[in-house]
Amino acid sequence: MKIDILTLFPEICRAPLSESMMKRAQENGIVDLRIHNLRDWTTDKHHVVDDAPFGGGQGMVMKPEPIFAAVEMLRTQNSFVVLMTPQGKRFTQSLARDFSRCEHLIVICGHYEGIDHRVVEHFVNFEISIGDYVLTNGAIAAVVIIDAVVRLLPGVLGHEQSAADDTFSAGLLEAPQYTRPAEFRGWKVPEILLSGNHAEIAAWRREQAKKRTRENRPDLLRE
Ligand code: JF5
Repeated sequence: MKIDILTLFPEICRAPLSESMMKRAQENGIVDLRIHNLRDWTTDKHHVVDDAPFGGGQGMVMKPEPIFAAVEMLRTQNSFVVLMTPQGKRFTQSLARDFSRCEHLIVICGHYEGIDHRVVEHFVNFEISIGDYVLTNGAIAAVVIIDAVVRLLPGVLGHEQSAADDTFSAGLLEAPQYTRPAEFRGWKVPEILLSGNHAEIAAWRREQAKKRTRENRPDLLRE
């Protein structure tokens, strides 16, 4: 898979996408990731990337020209263009699966009060939000979705991946986990986990998963 990121802040993406799983995926040739500075596609002397909004209002809007020039240079027949924005559709594990089947992702990172809407109208295939809060910078959100997509590519993780994801898609949160020591500051690990009774452990975990989901994510049970 090829991924091109278009941002005014390439350094925000660089470190998190150069570590651990992402690093291995790139070294193994599973993903070809390129981080581009949108400013490289400006043609004016001062490399201007934003301007005041038509109709008035606070802040600045990203100009369309550098984004059009960049996407037109990078895209091919098989490119899927996404825009990181709080106005997008909410990102989920199921969308991560869909995107992991793309040959080429172009990720545009929004900034300021947003980006000239002609970009959305004329070549963004999908607007993505990672959640209901506002960041200063779409590059932070782009790192999140790229991590979620790349770990699903064949060969990136071993078998440890699938079970956890299935549980998530099945709509229940994971049960709590414990490790040694069996007693820590007087707090004991639930007895059942030390019993070796796999059927009872599985039943306990299902109950805990339901309880946790009811408490933390009742919305998952209603769907
Ligand atoms: C951004 C205009 C983009 O805040 C975000 C975001 C939140 N969820 N997903 C993305 O991106 C930064 C801010 C303003 C466009």
